[in-house]
Amino acid sequence: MPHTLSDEFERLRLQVRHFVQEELEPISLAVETREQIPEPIVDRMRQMGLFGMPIPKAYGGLGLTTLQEVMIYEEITQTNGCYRSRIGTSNGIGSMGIVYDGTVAQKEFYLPRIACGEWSSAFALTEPNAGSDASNIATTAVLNGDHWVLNGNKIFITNADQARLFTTIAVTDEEKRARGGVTAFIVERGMPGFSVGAADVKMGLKGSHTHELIFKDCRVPAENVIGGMPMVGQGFKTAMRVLDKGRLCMAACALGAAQKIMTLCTQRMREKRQASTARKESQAAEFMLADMATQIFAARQMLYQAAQLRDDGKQITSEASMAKIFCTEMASRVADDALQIFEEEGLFTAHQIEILLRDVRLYRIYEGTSEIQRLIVSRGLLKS
Ligand code: COS
Repeated sequence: MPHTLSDEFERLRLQVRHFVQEELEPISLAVETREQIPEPIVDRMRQMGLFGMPIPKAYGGLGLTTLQEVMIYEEITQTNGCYRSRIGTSNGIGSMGIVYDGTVAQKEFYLPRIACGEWSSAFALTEPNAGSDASNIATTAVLNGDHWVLNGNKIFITNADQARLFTTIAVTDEEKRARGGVTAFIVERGMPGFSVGAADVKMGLKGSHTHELIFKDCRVPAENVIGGMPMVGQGFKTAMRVLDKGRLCMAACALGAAQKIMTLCTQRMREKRQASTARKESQAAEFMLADMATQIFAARQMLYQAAQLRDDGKQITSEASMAKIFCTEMASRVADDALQIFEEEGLFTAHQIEILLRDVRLYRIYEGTSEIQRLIVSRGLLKS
C-alpha cells in the first residue's frame, strides 16, 4: 500500500506520542475518577493544533490526510479514550459537514475558530426514536421569513457541554425525508429556543459527556443551512458522508485502545515471568497475547488501506463500515482476554483494564452499531 508520510507529519506524531506519555497518561486515572479533563490539558491540545487535524490549512487546520489522522488517533488512544473524544468529536463529526458542504462564508467564519479550539462543535443526529434508523428523525425545521424554526429533541450528544456549534439534522420535508427532505443546520449555543439538558450517567468514556439537546421554537438564521439554500433537503447525505469518515476514526480509536491493552498485558506477563509467579495457565495467556497481536496487525492493515482509499478519492462507505466492525469488535475481544490475563486484579480500576473494557465496548455502538455497519456492507454488495 503506497503511503508516504512527510517529515512534518512524523514530527507531529512524535510530539503527540510524547504528549500522551508525559502529560496525558500520568493523569488519566484522575481524569477517569473526576470525569473531567483539566482545562490546561485542553489548552495544550489547542496549542498543538489537534483541534484542527483534518481541517484544511487554508482555514487554519493542519490539513492532515485521513491516513495521517487515523495514525494520530492511534497515538492519542494509548491513554484514556476521553481525550480523543474531546478533540475528535469537534474536528470530526461536529465540523466535517461544514468542510464538505459549507458555503465559503461558513467555512471562513467557523472553521478557523474550530481549528484553533476556540469553538468546539458537536453532531446532533440521534433522537429517542431515531438511533440506528437515522432517517426516522422527528426534529422538524420550518422556514419562517429569514429564519428556520426547529422543534424536537436530540439525545446522547457527545461534547454538548463543551460545544458552541451543533451540526443539527432536521426534517424539512416530511414526504421526502432522507431523499431530499432532511437538512443540516449550524445551530449555535445561545440561539433562542435552544438548550442543553443534564449530562447522562453512562458506562465508559467517563471524561467525555453526552447530553440531551432541546429545540423549542428554536430560531436559526436561514444562512445557517449548511451549504445555503441549494443544500436544503440534502442534509441526510451530508450526515452520512460525515459518518463515513467518522467510522474510520472510531475504528482507529478501537485499534489504539487494543494496542494499549496488549502493551499492558505484555508488561504484566513479563513482570510475572520475572517474579516467577506465572501459574500453569501461562501458556493460555501467551496464546491470548499472540491472538491479540495477530488481530491488531490485521486490523491496522485494514484501517490504513480504507483510509488510503479515501485519500485517493474513492467512496469508502462499505470499507469504513467493515473497518469499524473489525476494529471495534477486535478491541472488545482483546479487552475481554486482557481481563482473563490480569485475573482478579484486572477488576481494579488502577490496572486500567476495566476502564478500557468499558470504553471499547462503546465503540461498537457510537457512530452506528455493528449491526448497522453490517447492513451497510450487505446492502452495498446486493446493490452492486
Ligand atoms: N454517502 C452519501 N450518501 C448516502 C450515504 C453515504 N454514505 N448513505 C446513504 N446516502 C444517500 C443515499 O444514496 C440515498 O440518496 P438517493 O436516494 O438520492 O440515492 C439517501 O442517502 C438515503 O439513503 P438510504 O436509503 O440508504 O437510507 P436509509 O434510511 O435506508 O438509512 C442507514 C441508511 C441505515 C445507513 C442510516 O440510517 C445510518 O447510517 N444509520 C446509523 C446512524 C448512526 O450511525 N447513528 C449514530 C449516531 S450519530 S454519531
